[in-house]
Amino acid sequence: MLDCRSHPNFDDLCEMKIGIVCYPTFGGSGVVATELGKALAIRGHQVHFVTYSMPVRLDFFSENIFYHEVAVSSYPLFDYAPYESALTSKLVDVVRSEKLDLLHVHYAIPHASVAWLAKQILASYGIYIPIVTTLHGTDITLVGKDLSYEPVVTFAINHSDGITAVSESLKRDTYANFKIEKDIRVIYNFVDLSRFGKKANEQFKSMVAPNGEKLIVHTSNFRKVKRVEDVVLVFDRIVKKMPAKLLLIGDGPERTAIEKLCREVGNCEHVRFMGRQEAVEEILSVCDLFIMPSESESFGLAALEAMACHVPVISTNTGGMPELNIHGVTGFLSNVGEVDDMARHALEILSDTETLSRFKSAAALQAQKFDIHVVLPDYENYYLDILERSK
Ligand code: GMT
Repeated sequence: MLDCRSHPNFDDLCEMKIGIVCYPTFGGSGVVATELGKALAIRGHQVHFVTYSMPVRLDFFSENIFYHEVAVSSYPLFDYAPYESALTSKLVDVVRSEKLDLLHVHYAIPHASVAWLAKQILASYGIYIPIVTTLHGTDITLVGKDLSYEPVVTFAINHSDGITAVSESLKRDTYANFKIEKDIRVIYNFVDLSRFGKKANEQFKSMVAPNGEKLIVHTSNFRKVKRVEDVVLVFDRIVKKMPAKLLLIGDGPERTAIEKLCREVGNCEHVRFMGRQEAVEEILSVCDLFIMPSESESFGLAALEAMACHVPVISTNTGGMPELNIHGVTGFLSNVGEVDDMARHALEILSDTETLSRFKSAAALQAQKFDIHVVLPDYENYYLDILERSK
């Protein structure tokens, strides 16, 4: 095990071998896990991703990054292939062969309980591996508290060596919904400002807003919790007052219902469904306003990415949103479902050039607090605390 703290040149010479488990999709938890792994690799740590497919944000090669794919064999008996068993076995194998120092699992279900089982199996080989679990949101506020998962989630969180939450609000929700006997450390989500700075695609802008229309944007996984229908309704109130276009980035189960709603309210000609986009920063950077009307949102990473691109945010005041979006400064907060209030605030921001540019600058300034270089040392120090405690 490493003893980085006692090293006189800790900053330069402390190198850990970290296993990262996450969902490899466009979801916020997978994005955070992947960006964290990339940043740790740049800092000199060895990072091993253990996932069922290549993480979408792993668009970067480094001698310090390794990818281990979890293959789930199927068998005619299985209606549901036992993914948890395959992931546990892969973790046992990777920790043993790569001699990892620590496992960091993102999203409690099922990663925290899988990691706990892998840890028990490794102990039978005389190998000790500490586990850090990062709680992201719906693993606590929506899915995790469902009775079909709650006992496992409670047990797995309580048996993690370290627990982090992405906002104060999520930390409170975790204590409120589960019987947790351990400390939870808040480490905020982050953004890589070198990527999400101003990287505007002006050609794209002139194509989607040829007459200088205001560009309103929303990105999400189009799940019910995101209330994308409210985005369409807020936009409808905006476009009735000023020339504007709406860009909907992402995809998911609600997409068809949203297309239907656009047809019903009659604003389809101003709405563009962009699907999943990898260079989202190029689109965000030409936009004027981001709308996030979620029912619940533990942090709102998509809003932070917009703010990093100088885009103010109209959001609900749910979960961790008030910790990110400052009412009247970086955007506005409204109660869930209050589309008239959201539209009123949106029109206020867009009312004149001077107001819009003030909100844009404030959004960009706020995003700086969540730069990866600010947040990364919090994770490194937390890992070291856990390693030290586990000695
Ligand atoms: O349901 C989602 O929004 C996706 C989910 C995920 O884990 O992939 O996002 C959650 O984690 C993000 C990263 O920490 C947070 O920024 C999101 O706010 C959170 N989503 C919710 O709480 C609904």
